[in-house]
Amino acid sequence: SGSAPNPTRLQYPEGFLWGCATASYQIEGGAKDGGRGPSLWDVFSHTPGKTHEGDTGDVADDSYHLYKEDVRLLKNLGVQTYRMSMSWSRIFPEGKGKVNQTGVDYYSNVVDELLKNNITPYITLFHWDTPAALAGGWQNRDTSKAFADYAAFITKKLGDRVKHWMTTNEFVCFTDLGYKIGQFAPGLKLPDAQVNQVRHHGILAHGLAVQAIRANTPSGTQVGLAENATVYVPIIETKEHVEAAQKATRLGNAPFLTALMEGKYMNLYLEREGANAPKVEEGDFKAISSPLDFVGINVYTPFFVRADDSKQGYAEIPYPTSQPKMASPWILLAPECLYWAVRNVVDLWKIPALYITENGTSSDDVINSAGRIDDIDRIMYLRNHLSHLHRAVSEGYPVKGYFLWSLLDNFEWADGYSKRFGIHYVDFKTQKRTPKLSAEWYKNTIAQNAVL
Ligand code: GBH
Repeated sequence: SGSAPNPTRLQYPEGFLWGCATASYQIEGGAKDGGRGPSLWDVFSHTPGKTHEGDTGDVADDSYHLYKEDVRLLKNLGVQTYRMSMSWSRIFPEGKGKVNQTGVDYYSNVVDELLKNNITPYITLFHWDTPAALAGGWQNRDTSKAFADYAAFITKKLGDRVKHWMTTNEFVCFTDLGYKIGQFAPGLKLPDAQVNQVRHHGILAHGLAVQAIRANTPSGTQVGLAENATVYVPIIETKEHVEAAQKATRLGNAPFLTALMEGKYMNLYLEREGANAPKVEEGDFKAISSPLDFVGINVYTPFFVRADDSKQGYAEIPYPTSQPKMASPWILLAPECLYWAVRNVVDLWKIPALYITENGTSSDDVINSAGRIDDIDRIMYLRNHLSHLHRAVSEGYPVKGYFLWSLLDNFEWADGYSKRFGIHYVDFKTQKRTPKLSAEWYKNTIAQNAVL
């Protein structure tokens, strides 16, 4: 602001929203406090051998008690928004039925604290912490209905102050990773037909929740979701490979985002699954394809594709072994994915408004002798991703905001506390938060509204 126009400066448009993201089970702790019921992640993390060194979210960042301090961190960064999630079993300890007023009050207080500091809450209703009391978890169709009831209840309660809601976070992580691969809660390895049914219950839960939120909140309330749509980058930017990346985006996301956006399962997906295809009941797709006000995408890393003559029309290109990786080996560094993630989904489905609901990386952060955490690899990662996002914005793609994952180091699921994604370092013994160099960098990015 105030500086002369500079055509080489990657300036974001006025009103672009900068934020940080977190999730309830990863930061809150207070697992048994205030009447919270257990989630599948409490059960899973307490099962020997499931997480890194048996780490659990029992205490995590203790944000259940320290949320005011976390809002101060946000305030200091200068973010306009904060994406957080709510623990379903803090509100309904048994997933349905009896409400836990202490849990409702907790989230109401967090929202008030954010608003008092001029930070707009974007709330995810479900970031994988399924109430353990719900029989059969996502194998049971009733869980989708229970989710919609929870959504109706809490959005009605907080809807006077919270205007932006996301239903679910990343279908594939609570369906496939939980019920097919077994790497996430509840740690099952079911056959394909059952996995497909779990996936269907996931997207049904989203759809029923959208309807429930619309019915229970004032008009003007914005409803979306946060989805880790698999990202496909064309190997080079020519027409045929760009088209191949679009085809890959449709098929690669067939059980999830594609189904939501197109109101049915793709034929190619149904053919491929054959007798294992999900059982769909009448009315399911009416709910599942409920119009959304925005789509959120979580983007970390892509696949590269080229056009070919196969039925699907593309082939995935294996990464060279020399492709650079970040501290989590699944994050292969390819920052153009943030541009292609946006372009592919908007071109395919004419999405009216899009947010990057997560983007970030782990880093082998250490406190150096000067007491600082100089995470220059994280800054490199973020700067490059935001440069490519700037291209999408400049080309007119409707990107409204960006949420950095994450505000602070936290419980990184099966990796426990061994992977740090925060721009604030957390000493898990003392709960002391220390801004990393990347926090200073992000603060400056926000202040300048430009990538520097
Ligand atoms: C997101 O998941 C989540 O929304 C967030 O909660 C999480 O903290 C963040 O990203 C960072 O991981 O170890 O090779 O088997 C991203 C999806 C799914 C990516 C599980 C890593 C494990 C890959 N994640 N996956 S591997």
